[in-house]
Amino acid sequence: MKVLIFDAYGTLFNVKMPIKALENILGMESSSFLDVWRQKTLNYTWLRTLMDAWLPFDKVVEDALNYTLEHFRVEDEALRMELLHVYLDPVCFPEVETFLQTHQSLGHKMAILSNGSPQMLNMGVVQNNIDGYFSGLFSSNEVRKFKPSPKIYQLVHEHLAIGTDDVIFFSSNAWDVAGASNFGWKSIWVNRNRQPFDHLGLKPWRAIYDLLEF
Ligand code: 2OP
Repeated sequence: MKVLIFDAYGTLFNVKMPIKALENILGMESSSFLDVWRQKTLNYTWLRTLMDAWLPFDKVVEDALNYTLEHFRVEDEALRMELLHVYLDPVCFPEVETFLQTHQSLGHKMAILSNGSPQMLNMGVVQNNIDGYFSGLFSSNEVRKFKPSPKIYQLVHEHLAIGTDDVIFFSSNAWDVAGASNFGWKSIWVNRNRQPFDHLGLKPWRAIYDLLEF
């Protein structure tokens, strides 16, 4: 049996969509703003896991956004709310639905494993009409640890009666691919941004540029 497990943000959902109101304020710097926000979000998840001070991911995303707004000296409540909606009602990458349709018709079981809270994940799949494809939306809320703690990858095996060899994990985040490989999964790096892979002594099973290449 093959079970396809997906990371959510950056892999299924695009969290680097251009935001007109941000471009109006920051111009060319708006792309760096989105990079700093994402990087801070991830840093906070790693720090909170190390400190054993977990908080729901939506709160971590908001804390990182508040830092980023301060860093770029932007004060605009309407824009802050609009930015939060990048994660609260995210937009899928264009190839996602076709990919999910194909693999559903091949009889593959599919699920999401994410730092996102259950409400965020549920909103994301419902808004994008892809909720019918998944056998589970597994969230860090259940283990109160963020990726790449092995505890979060283990969650899949607590919900689905499958072995580590049955899993193929897809993530656009190199560190998440390394975490899943470290856990013992076959991991596919969806290298959407054509980046070098992280030097953590772990390699992806395969690397592709978008899901349809699989
Ligand atoms: C996730 O969805 C953070 O993108 C990462 O778990």
